[in-house]
Amino acid sequence: MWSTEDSQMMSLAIELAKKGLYTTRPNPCVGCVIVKDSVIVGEGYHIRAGGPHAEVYALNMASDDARGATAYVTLEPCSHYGRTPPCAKALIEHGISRVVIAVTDPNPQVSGRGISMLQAAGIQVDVGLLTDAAKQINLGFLSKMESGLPRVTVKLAASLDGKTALANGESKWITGPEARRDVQRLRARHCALVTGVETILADDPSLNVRHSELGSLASEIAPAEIHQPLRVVLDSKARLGAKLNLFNVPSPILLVSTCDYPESVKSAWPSHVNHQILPAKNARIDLDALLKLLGQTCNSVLVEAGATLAGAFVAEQRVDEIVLYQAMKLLGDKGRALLALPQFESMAQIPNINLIDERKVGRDTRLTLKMSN
Ligand code: AOF
Ligand code: ZN
Repeated sequence: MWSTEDSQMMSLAIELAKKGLYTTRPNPCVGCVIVKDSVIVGEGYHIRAGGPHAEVYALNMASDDARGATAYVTLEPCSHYGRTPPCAKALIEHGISRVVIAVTDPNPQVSGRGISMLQAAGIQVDVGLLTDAAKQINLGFLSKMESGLPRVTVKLAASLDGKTALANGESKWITGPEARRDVQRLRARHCALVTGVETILADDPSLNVRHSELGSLASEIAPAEIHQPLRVVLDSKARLGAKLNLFNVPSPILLVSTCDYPESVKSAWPSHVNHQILPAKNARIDLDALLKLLGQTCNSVLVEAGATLAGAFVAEQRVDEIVLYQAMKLLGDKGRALLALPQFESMAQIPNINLIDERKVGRDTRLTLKMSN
């Protein structure tokens, strides 16, 4: 069904879509290539929410050459008047004769209507080219649209013997600078970072994304344009004070607790700090309630926390993926454990994990693991 040219053009559209990885959220990354008589006449990708969609950039570039051409789009063209007019309408008006789509759009405002509009206008629509590759770049968007919940990734860094720190807590630096830069890119692809009060009290981190460490994908993007993830701190007993490094970076922060903070602490918070009280479950914040709350605005969540909180996400089967940076070091059996998990009584109870990618990052190894919950 697909020609070599089809596959090449959709691959290019996916590469274009990736250019939006650090800027489009909460919108999906979308790329579009317009081809006439085997010549590329238009290219575009979605840069940021509120701005033009991928197809519009490509159609503007193609101009009159769009007539009778084929458009390769990584996501079903939209059919709704959102912040911009429908792309399906624009494709029809420009006289496109064939549209090839990698993934249908689960957004209830679109979901098949883009395809119907194109077909009703007599355009040939072919769906399903390089679907898996196109889904990979929008896993968070697809999760949120399909379930209302964000995709959850847990980031871990450990030694060969699975320890995250020495017994005294020293952990700087188990992994090397390349792995730490890779974490910056991981952060920059997520809508929110979730951590626990213990991590904040122990390390006082800023949890921001540093443009200078993002590498080539960010080279064409100004530092201020990079999306800073929402920083979420779970502080069930409202123990945090008013002076933290976290507060010195101006991007939004959400403190989540199960009880209120003293007025004297709250009144000293800067204006980019928000607070939400959520129900408790086993004396901790109910993770279901947390994910429902975050699902209102976030496609994807990166958990960067200690063994207790990261372990709770895994134990409660709320994790889609683990990214584990493994250093070729031995910290000894008194070192701190990777994840606090309940004691398993049989192999049938242990989590089901599949290795989906393994690669060297500097002197460390990065494992990407899919959890089957
Ligand atoms: C497309 N091409 O490049 C993108 C699409 O925020 P709005 O109003 O621009 O609408 C965003 C929705 O449009 C988003 O949730 C998704 O369903 C679709 N995104 N569609 O045809 C694009 N970015
Ligand atoms: Zn659109």
